[in-house]
Amino acid sequence: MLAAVTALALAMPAIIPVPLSVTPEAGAFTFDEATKIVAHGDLDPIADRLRESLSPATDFPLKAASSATKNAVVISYNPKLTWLSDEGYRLSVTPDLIEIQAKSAAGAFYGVQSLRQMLPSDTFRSAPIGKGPWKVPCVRIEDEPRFKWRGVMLDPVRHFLPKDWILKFIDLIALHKLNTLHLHLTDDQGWRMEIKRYPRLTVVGGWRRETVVARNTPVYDGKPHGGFYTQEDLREIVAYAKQRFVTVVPEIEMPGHASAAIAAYPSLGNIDTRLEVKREWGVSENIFNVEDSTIEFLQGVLEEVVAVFPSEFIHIGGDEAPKAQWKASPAAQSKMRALGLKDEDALQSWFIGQMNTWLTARGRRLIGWDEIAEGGLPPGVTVMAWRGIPKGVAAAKAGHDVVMAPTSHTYFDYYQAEPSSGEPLAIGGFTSLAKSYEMEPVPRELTKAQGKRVLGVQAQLWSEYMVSPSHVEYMAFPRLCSLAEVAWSDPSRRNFDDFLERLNHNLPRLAALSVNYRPLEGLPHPFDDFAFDHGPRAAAPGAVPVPPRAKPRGPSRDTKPRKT
Ligand code: TNX
Repeated sequence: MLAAVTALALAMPAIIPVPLSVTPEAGAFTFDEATKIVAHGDLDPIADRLRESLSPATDFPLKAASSATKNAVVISYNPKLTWLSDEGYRLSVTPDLIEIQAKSAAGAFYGVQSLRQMLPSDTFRSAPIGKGPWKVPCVRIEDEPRFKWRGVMLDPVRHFLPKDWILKFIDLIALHKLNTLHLHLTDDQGWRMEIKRYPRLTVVGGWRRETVVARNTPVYDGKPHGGFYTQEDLREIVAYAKQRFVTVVPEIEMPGHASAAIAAYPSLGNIDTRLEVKREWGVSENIFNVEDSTIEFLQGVLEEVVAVFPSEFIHIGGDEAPKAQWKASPAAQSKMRALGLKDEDALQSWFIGQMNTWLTARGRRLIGWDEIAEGGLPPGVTVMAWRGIPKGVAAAKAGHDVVMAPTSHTYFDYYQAEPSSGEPLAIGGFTSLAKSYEMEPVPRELTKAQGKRVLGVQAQLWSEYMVSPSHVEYMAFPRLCSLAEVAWSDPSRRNFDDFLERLNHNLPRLAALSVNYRPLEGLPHPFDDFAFDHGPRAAAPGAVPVPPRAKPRGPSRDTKPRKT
């Protein structure tokens, strides 16, 4: 009886996303100078990640050992955990030993992330600040993810994001067991991936001469903005992500959101007027033409993309492509007739089909925003549903794999509190933390088989109004913690109040990691003196909220902002 009462009183660990099963036990394991890490099989890199994360703050060497029965973290494969899926793990903490067992290296990595979240938040610091002891409460955890696509999209086009910050962000998402980083690399306002055979894409398309102020006002900031990633930068990002079990999915937009590419290579467009890299936000009429040479050009781009990104999926955009220019273009119209297509939507389907055939032949899978379904879709194509969950439902019913990325719950460029409450300027909308938590990616109307088509969920961080990495962090956190739980945790384990309690332990970890998260309202805040960079919040009453402009950042290569 007493034991039962004690067990009840034991605190549940504050792990986000909440694990499948957690059994707290009495006692604690204490890390010290002599604690070893044992990695069996080929799991040394997982031990390395654990050491890298704990050694700086604890100042303990956490040396490798080939075996240990006491004062060690033992990481091993256990193929007998048959009831867990591939990425599952078992974590057991006793006063003597911490054991992480998994069916795969990914599972072992996730066990390590849970372990990190059971240590005091000061273990997330980069140097020792003399606190301790570093105790982990005893527990038995068995855990596995609900979905295989646990994603987040970054938009380094609208405002450039330096490579080092992307690496920081990868660490943050991996800590929350997210596993897919979708990089939106091209758009009207910039082209951010070096393409060796088409250097003008970044030399010209990598820079805009200035940026419109606030929401497409008549005012421009007069400052060049841009930057791009070399292929080596991107390989580094891919490799760093891989070490943390994050797959980087590149997006090259077509046929719309193409102004930067057309500014660099005018023959890709439909009209004679020279374009510049776009300085405003929104949907542009300027889309790629449907010439064979343009299809070949884009396949040439994809050839370099697949060489850099080993991901199964390649994202080809496909959203918001107005068809006015194709309607007005004699060349596009004659192509449409020659192909026997009934309208411009079908022509877009043909366009996407060309890319699908090309990617499929190379063992890759095409994914695109849900508009790609408008003129009919070739089988095997995956749909990223952004215009609402029903778009994803329709695609799943039509037999396509789907990633749920609806504006309603996953657009973290939307306000997270009432705009009047002093939030920095955002694109609009309102997706509170509670709302993002509420999402159900597999609506009831899907049969079991159709439900399996839902590969997972993804958050979007479109950055028209996120002018710096710290501003992206402010919009991302804590909503990404909530999305991670939607993506990973079993619905039976999800409870918003419980999540908030765990989040209250997670935020000091994020603070130690220098994350500019948005503080929770109405909850005790453990570090009121933390210096938040709230950017535009400081605007004078009544002033038009003008986001501070980031300095044009970019590689210190021999490219210069273009003077137009
Ligand atoms: C629509 S979502 C877009 C983006 C914008 C975003 C802003 C999608 C596939 N296209 O180009 O940045 O809205 O919320």
